[in-house]
Amino acid sequence: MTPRNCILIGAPVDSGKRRRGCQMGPDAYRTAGLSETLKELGHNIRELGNIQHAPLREASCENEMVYALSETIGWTESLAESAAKACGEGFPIFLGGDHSLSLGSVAGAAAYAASVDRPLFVLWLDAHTDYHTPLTTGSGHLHGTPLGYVTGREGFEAFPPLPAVVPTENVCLLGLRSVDAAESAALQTSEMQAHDMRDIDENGIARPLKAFLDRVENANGLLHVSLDVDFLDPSIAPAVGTTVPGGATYREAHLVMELLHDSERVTSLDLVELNPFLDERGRTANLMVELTASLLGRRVFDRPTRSY
Ligand code: Z70
Ligand code: MN
Ligand code: MN
Ligand code: MN
Repeated sequence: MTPRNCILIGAPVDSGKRRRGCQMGPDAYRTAGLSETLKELGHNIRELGNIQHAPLREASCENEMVYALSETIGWTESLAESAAKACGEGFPIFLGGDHSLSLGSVAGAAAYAASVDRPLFVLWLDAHTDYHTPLTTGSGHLHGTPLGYVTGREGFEAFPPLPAVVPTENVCLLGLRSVDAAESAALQTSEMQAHDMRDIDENGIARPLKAFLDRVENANGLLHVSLDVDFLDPSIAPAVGTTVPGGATYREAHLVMELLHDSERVTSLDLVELNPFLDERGRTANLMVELTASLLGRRVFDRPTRSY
């Protein structure tokens, strides 16, 4: 296995929704031994500690419901900068933090991809589509908006201008089971490949993923993976603010990670929405670390590579 230069970036973002606790995420991953686990697999690890949001400035939005706008804008600025830089130096892993961190991490990955003239693809592993804009969100929670931002939807005027838009046809969502009406309507007119749990139950999780990975391969693309804890079933991953029943099983989740590893295409990763305050003896943090290990090459035994 080719060793990767992993860059661990703590991003204690907690502004994307009202319930607090994701700010403890980076320390929970450290406590669960993320760095040691990846080292044992043979990777090089650089720890950047926790980053901070950029200095806050006044910002406003016509939707009065929007929560913590200035703070999320500050995070978007600092994360986009860190992501663009780290993508040029190795394999960034963002230790979240809630999912609003991905406004910045994906924007930065897109900026880097544009700078090397390659297309960026995004795999969104989540119960939710996170395709709102500040104008369509009913909850006002900006963790529900990162895919809206990075695909260039309107309504993000208060945010840093996007350095490069991610085309909707380059986005694949897996694990959906909670989609708001406004998101569903917007999804219909986009080219995103959205796979809900019914689709996964009928067809399996490997089929849509392999089809997407083939497209990334054919385009010689970079691939950003955004793993929301609520992609997983709450029975195996309770440490999340909004538990949605019917999520990915332990086996499905590991299979996704193993296929991603075998593709050799993943160039950046977000671990988001872990709320350690809600965990049971660290089991969710431990599972997220195990899944990251699978994505970075841990396997049961070495099998001959086989094509399907
Ligand atoms: C809903 C909203 C959300 C979690 C994403 C949910 C958003 N669509 N919640 N991830 N945990 O509030 O906009
Ligand atoms: Mn999410
Ligand atoms: Mn979610
Ligand atoms: Mn929410």
